[in-house]
Amino acid sequence: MSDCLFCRIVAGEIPAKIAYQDADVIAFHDINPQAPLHVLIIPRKHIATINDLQADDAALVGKLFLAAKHIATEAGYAENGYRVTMNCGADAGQTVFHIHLHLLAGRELGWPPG
Ligand code: DGP
Repeated sequence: MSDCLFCRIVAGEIPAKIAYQDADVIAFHDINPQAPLHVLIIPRKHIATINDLQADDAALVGKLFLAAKHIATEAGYAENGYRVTMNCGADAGQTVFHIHLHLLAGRELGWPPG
């Protein structure tokens, strides 16, 4: 999907500060960080929103969470805690339509979010 920003990051066409990658998943630092650690974790495969997930994607979604745990642990945030969230659709604030987990850590995070 050449018109998808995150597919272009996957393809290396747009630079990003990579935090983690494997055959299925790539994670990179958010361009507009909302916490000392703010990483976006995405599948290399294009999936626009949670609404587009299929049963076959279940393992892939699990890998996104395992990558989040890995990055947070490596960065030293496992003990104090971190937040992992995925926005779905306009009302939730999704602006890039390629699913991504936000991993936020390094400060006390308020709840509920805005
Ligand atoms: P969301 O609003 O949930 O769709 O999150 C999209 C995030 O993507 C937002 O926090 C900002 C980030 N973002 C947008 N464009 C870029 C970019 O070109 N590079 C990086 N690293 N992050 C981006």
